[in-house]
Amino acid sequence: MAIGIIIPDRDPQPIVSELKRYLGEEIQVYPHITKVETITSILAWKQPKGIFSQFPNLELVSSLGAGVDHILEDPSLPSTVAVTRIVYENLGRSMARYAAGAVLQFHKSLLAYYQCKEKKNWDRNIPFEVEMRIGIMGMGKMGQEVGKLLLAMNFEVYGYSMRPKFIPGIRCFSAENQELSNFLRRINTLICLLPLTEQTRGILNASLFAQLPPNSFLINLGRGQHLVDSDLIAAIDQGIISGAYLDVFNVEPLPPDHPFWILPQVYITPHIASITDSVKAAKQFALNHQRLALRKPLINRIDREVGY
Ligand code: OXD
Repeated sequence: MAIGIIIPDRDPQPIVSELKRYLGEEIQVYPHITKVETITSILAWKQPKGIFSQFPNLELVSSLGAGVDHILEDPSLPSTVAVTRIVYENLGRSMARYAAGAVLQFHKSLLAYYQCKEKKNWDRNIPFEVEMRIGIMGMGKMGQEVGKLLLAMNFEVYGYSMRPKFIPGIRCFSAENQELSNFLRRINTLICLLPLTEQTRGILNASLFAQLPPNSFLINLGRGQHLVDSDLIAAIDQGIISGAYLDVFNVEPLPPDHPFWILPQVYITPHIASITDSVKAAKQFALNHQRLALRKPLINRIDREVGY
């Protein structure tokens, strides 16, 4: 029951050292994995596509992050393999602080004041407070943390998820009850925290933007593939979206010639809204590896049918 670590874009050492504190099993790190038949659990992030078919005894693949789209999209993943993700309280809280920061920048027009400073312009005509009716798409653990913090800041908060949810203080709508339009017509600020699935790919598109009031805000913290980039640019041109905070992109790093870099209404951060702590990830993965051996239910196991 050996372990495979396949995280080519990160330093695996902190994870390996941490795993050794909990597990006696052999740990093999990509690209130096030699005994493929011994590996039953893999921790993966941005793994080379097709790699899972090399492991005949694979039982568990854990994402190193909260998203599992990179794993589920890999056609080499056998249908019997359990998939888990790493989520813990502070990851959600960190995401919530990012979302709240972006909301406040729009709410208090802070970005406009930064631009004024560049021109030494003392402008007291900028709206000092913009009304925000905030809708969160994706009411899983992350979405709920974001909602909780925004509620505590006394914002009006709505939620939208694939299946109906009941969350104190947040009026929730669902895809299952076909309530997207009903949700969108109440809000002027949209935060996307959806998982990436076939149903949600490209959901931030022209038809959705057309249902928002003029001068709305978009904060995308899910995946770049939720957004149709050209539709956002058109929505900005049409005055539907007056500010967009984007942390995730269709292509990462965002190519230097992408129009988002020069659009003044678009604010960019390089996929840092909430970063998984290697030590916490290693601990959760080790626990699941042990639970697998004992045939106990796995922590943060996702439903492969629905994709989250
Ligand atoms: C994640 C991410 O899924 O960082 O955790 O995008």
